[in-house]
Amino acid sequence: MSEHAITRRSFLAGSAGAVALTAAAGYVSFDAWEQAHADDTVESGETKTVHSLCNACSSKCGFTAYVVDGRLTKLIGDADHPYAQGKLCARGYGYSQIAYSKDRLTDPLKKNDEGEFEAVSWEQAYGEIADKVKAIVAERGPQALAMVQDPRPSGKYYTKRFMNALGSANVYTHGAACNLSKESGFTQAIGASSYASDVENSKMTMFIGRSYADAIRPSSVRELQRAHERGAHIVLVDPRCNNSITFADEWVPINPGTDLALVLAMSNVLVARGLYDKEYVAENGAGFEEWAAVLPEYTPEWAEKVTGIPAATIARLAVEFAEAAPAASIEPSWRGAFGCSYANSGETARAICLFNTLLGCWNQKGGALFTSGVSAGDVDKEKFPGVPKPEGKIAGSEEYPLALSSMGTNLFAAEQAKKGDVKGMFFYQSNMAAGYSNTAYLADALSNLDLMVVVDVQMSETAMLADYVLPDTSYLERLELPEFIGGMVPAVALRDQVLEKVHPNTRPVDQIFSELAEACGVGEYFRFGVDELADAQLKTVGLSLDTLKRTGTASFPDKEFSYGKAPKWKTPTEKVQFASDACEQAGLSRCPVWVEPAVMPMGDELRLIGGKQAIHSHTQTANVEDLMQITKDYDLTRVWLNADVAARMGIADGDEVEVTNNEHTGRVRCKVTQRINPTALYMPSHYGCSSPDQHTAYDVGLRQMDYVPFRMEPGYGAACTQETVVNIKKVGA
Ligand SMILES: Nc1nc2c(c(=O)[nH]1)N[C@H]1C(S)=C(S)[C@@H](COP(=O)(O)OP(=O)(O)OC[C@H]3O[C@@H](n4cnc5c(=O)[nH]c(N)nc54)[C@H](O)[C@@H]3O)O[C@H]1N2
Ligand SMILES: Nc1nc2c(c(=O)[nH]1)N[C@H]1C(S)=C(S)[C@@H](COP(=O)(O)OP(=O)(O)OC[C@H]3O[C@@H](n4cnc5c(=O)[nH]c(N)nc54)[C@H](O)[C@@H]3O)O[C@H]1N2
Ligand code: SF4
Ligand SMILES: [Mo]
Repeated sequence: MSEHAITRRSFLAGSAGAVALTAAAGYVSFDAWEQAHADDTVESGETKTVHSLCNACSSKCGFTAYVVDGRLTKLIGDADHPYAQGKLCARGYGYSQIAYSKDRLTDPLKKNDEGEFEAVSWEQAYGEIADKVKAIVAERGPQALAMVQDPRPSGKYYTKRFMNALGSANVYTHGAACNLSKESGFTQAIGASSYASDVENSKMTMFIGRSYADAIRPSSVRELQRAHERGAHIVLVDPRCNNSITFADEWVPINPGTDLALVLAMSNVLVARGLYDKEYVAENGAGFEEWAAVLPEYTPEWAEKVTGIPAATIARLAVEFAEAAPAASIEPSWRGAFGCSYANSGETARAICLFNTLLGCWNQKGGALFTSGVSAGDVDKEKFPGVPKPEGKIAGSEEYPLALSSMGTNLFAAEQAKKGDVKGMFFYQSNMAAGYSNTAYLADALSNLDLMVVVDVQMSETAMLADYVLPDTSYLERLELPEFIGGMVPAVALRDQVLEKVHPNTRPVDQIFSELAEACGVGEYFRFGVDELADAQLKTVGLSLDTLKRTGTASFPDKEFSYGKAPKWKTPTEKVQFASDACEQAGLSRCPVWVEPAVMPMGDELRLIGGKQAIHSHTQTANVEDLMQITKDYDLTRVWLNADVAARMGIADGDEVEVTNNEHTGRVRCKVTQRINPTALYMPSHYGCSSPDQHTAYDVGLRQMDYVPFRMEPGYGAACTQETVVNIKKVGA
């Protein structure tokens, strides 16, 4: 047990993750769980409560933190936070241990000539980094600098401002390894990077590689539970029977990488049988006839051979959709199937939007919604001066023209580093080296930089490669800028400082980038405090920092979404684009057509797929002792292999197996199950840490990215994380 006062029992109490973990044992409602596990720990000592936001994943759920005599003792999800709705997931509770982790970074580090890190002063680190930045800009121009960051309330603001102040447009998110293809494909079709399925009010919702019960957001799990209770027809299309099956009717065990074929064939059925909303399509669509002309070849019989799903099932699902429309949709997904996985991911995203258009379900109750948002207005230009727009465009935008420029293709920046065109890279809250593509390629590419700076809270694999590692405070130790949240009722929430600094020589993100900017000679854009900017932003929406500190979350009921409103299609044609000029110019087909994945399993090969587990986030939580203990208790590092395939290969449940391809070989135990498609091998996404300074996570399990060849999706630039086949054999056989 860690020294942290939150016990395993208390953080699991009321946790959405715990509900998902019990899924195999049958249905457990939140309310029953809560009653059975109510944790009424009595606090003694001086207690203060602070509203803040979780940082264990990008949902940033709101909570109330209880601090007794300066130590964190308890978190309770805030009822009015739209994503928490009174609950955090297990990760949210467990990750709070990061503040007290014995593996925290405590001082700025510099790599010496022997390749070892030594502690240096902040001033030395800033001075030396600034000298290198200035040299790179003088020699190559500001576009030789790049930043990779996972957007966080303050992080996304300060990192962009810092890079733009230096004159560089190269600010990338993690998107190429998450949802770049999906959001860019959606944008081509509907002019919006995402939408929300009204699952709860639907008659039918299909999830294509999206699992609310594994890749958790508490509000989503609750919504799915309610939909199930109301009798909505919930269909999971997944090579793996994921834990959302607790709240679903049907598992469609598709061959991985073939979802596009399923969507094309369901579209074929609707169009061929005249079951689509013709009026809606005529009014809202552009280029429908072009797409209709290519659809006839995508019959259910054709798709059966590609997807492994019987033609009759495909036709039935299409007809059921037509019967349920417009209270029906394909849910937008997030990452699993077509966020960044295949050479056809962006095209799958486009096809899904077109299928939903055939249903006429946009903004209809139970359909697919464009909900509302609020953002901060203009703030005082004297105090918070605008940074001039960089002259260049984000690098990669010519080579991957469909990639949303708000995310960019960070892998392109790595490739440029390998070629020597990008010379300096910064990383904020990003473990690119372990999570975005082939780990050996990335380590080699980044080793070519003149300057690599990583801001983190622990020694990540990316930090290990850096010249300078700067220690951020943990999320519990800093105030951040307000976080605006879109939804049925838009809201804004605040990450406030819960704890005093645990390690005095750490500094919060706003301070680090403001001071770095000062050292680099662009400090004039940073002469304000994060509290001042937060207050100014909040005043533009009728709030203030003080009021939001008191409530944690505030909503904008006057901006509530209302059903039936005709969407504004922000595409070049101002219509849903069944055909896209931009896609054609990018070398793709004008209308979504079948694109085979770049790699297909042959013979005994299996496609390696990943997927979240309810108790871990990416690479960032495996080092949390209590979360890793759950991994060990349930043997969660196992790869999943289909039982028939296992029998053929002489592999039994629990056997140690060797997983091999051209990129990597490693050993792990195997879970033999009928819950996976015979062409796939599932490897949980969170393991295989190779940083010895993460004492709990180090060397536990295998890492999916070790097996993934370095590749970018044509047009879209995403990482193609599942264009990977492996062989498997029993160790000793
Ligand atoms: N192996 C693997 N790779 C993945 C995924 C996966 O599940 N497994 N998921 C994919 C997806 S969906 C996404 S969105 C991306 C996510 O990509 P990343 O955002 O890079 O996510 P993580 O791998 O969790 O790495 C986050 C890093 O931020 C650090 N960190 C945590 N808190 C703080 C903080 O307060 N301040 C600072 N400065 N750093 C902090 C963590 O220690 C960690 O090193 O990864 C993608 N790649
Ligand atoms: N527990 C947990 N929750 C998280 C996160 C986390 O790290 N951990 N991260 C958050 C973030 S940043 C993201 S992006 C989301 C991700 O949310 P999701 O996209 O829902 O998560 P994944 O687990 O990556 O993928 C979902 C499912 O896709 C399936 N899948 C894999 N390949 C294919 C395929 O070819 N076709 C189909 N149809 N299905 C396929 C997997 O088996 C898996 O069950 O989760 C968010 N929530
Ligand atoms: S879903 Fe879980 S890990 Fe993500 S922000 Fe919410 S509580 Fe934290
Ligand atoms: Mo993600």
